[in-house]
Amino acid sequence: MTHHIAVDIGASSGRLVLGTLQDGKIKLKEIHRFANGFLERDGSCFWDIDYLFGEIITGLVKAKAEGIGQCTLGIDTWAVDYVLLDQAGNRIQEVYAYRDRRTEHAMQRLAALIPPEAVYGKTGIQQLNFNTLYQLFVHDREELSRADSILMVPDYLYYLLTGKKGNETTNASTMQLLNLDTRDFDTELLELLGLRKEQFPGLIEPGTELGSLCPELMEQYDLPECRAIVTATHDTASAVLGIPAAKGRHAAYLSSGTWSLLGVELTQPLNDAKAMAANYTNEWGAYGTFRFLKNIMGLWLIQEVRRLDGNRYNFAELADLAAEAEPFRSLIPCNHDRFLNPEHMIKEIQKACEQYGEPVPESIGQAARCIFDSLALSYRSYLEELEQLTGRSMDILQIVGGGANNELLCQLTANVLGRDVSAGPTESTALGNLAVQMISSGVLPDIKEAREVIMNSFDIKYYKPEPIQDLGRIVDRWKKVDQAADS
Ligand code: LFR
Repeated sequence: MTHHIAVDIGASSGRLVLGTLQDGKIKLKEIHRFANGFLERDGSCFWDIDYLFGEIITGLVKAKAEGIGQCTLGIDTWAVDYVLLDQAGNRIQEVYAYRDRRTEHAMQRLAALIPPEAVYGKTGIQQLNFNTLYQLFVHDREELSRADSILMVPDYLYYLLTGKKGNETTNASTMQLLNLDTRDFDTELLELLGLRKEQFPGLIEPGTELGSLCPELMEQYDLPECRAIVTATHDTASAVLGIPAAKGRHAAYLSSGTWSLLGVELTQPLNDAKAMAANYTNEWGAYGTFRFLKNIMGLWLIQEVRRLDGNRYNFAELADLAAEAEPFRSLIPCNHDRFLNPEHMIKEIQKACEQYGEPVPESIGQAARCIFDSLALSYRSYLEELEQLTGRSMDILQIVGGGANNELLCQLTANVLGRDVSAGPTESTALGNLAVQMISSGVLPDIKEAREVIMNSFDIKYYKPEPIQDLGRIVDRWKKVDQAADS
């Protein structure tokens, strides 16, 4: 039996998960878990990357102590954020977190230099003001020109572990700098940013083996002998790989974590004018696929409410409070930029309600209910859009990730969608990460089989839609609020 370790770091927490294939089933064991979150200093937002690297080492030391002598290793994190290295391979800047406000107007500024339609035609990537393209556009030019190499966060963590540099494709595509036709960095976009192609070490596909850990690390710490395998390093790419087989159903997926990512897997990009108007993205997936999806603000809203409420309640308790509150009392345009990183999320929700004539949530339960109701309504709207754009009709929404644990939100989603919902596994990101390692090691033949195995290895919960009184009117009300926010 071979051991595989997924390092899976999201915006709010990270973990090292051991995966093994036993009797045709994947078994998971969490080895180490740690908190994550960006730091605010002098008005800027940064990740504590050294701390994250330290936690990976701690997790590997624990794995060795638990008897794992040999393993493969894969790393995934959130997307779009980057690290600049000098010639000696040292980091030359702090790692900005994508919610930093410096890119607030970058999209409009870049649009004066190149039409957004042209960028979408080249890259197929949705317009989000935190895409690497915009972050690099506002980055200090002198500092950028000093960079010998530009890596994404997981590429950098692999580099620290192995000394090898590369730009893994699933994550590199979120830079909004890759050209769909040439399947390489787009020369015109690089020129606009004043960047040289040589600053990027080169694209590498998921499944590529990087080799063993640096001898210095092995000497310094008691670590297992690891073979580092480049996995689908964008967490959403891994989450989508970890979706269980749909068994003949017409399925869309919802990867539910800090973000809600709603979409389908395609084998060709869909970057026409309609897809652009709806702001759907074509992120590159592993094994020749594309993630045609939309970013929805997701559980970040409730994470922030919880934090500002002094972490008095855990997420299950917040869902209970929401279940006791009046349904569809207050609706917000939850996917609007104002909620990306407001000064104070609870006040921002209250302000939005006031502005759009919705009753202002006063209690934490009411605020939580407002978030879940609004998210479910937005899922409905975007799923309908997805059907129109792809010409496919969907009869089930497969929810994976931490949000699959939220029974209230899952049932509410089924009810508002009027369709079946499946929920689980919650660890789909670690599973997708592990699947690439297992395929690359020859333990599993391909992703189709991996998804079958995932389907058979975990309990998946099914939710049937229950009728909601006056749903049509509620849907219209949410759409009105959403449109008002856009105008
Ligand atoms: C989810 C995610 C999304 C990406 C956002 C920012 O964790 O990776 O896919 O759009 O975070 O990186």
